[in-house]
Amino acid sequence: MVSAQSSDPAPTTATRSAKIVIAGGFGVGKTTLVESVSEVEPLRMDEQITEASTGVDDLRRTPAKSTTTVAMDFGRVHINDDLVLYVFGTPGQARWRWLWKSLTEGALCVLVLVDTRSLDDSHAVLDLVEELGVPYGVAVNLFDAAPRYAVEEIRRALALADDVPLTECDARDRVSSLTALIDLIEHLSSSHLELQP
Ligand SMILES: Nc1nc2c(ncn2[C@@H]2O[C@H](COP(=O)(O)OP(=O)(O)O)[C@@H](O)[C@H]2O)c(=O)[nH]1
Ligand SMILES: [Mg+2]
Repeated sequence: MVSAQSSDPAPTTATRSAKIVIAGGFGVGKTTLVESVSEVEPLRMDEQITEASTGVDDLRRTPAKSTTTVAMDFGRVHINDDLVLYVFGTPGQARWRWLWKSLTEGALCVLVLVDTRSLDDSHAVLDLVEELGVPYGVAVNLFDAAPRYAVEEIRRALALADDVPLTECDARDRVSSLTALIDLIEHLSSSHLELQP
């Protein structure tokens, strides 16, 4: 059964809001990033991974992963008094990709998370995001056990155009994750955002 944990978020006084979608393959850290940035208890729609996923979901890189997102993650974060971000995490498995179209509707941008151990999976995700036509950037989630490459090597491996923002982050770390989001928004909007503590 889907277990949605949420609290009634405090009302926002921000005058501007933006919807941001976190996309990526299975196990790249989408749910982790939404949880680390959200200032309200994030809504999670995760299910326990069961034997039914054997041979379907690839758990080799994330053996500690015991749940998987079946609809979306949702969190909220104020960048400053004026701007609030509503952050949606997509489910990773290919069988849920049809949902991405509605999840990205009205989104300011998509942050595609990648793991250097699964760059091949990222191609399919990037194709889909391109197809959806939403502005996007890419962040490499730096897993401890994953091989490190220079950012420009990753740009080449993913065949990213020069104008696609590409950065690195640690999805478990709030400041690192927020910095990735803010850098992307700044890049796309050419505005300068000051994150308030
Ligand atoms: N070492 C490390 N583990 C991470 C990181 N981000 C996520 N994880 C772990 O990797 C697993 C998959 O993360 P999850 O957020 O569920 O991936 P999702 O499928 O993209 O939502 C979980 O066990 C996380 O705790 C990271 O930056 N470093
Ligand atoms: Mg997830």
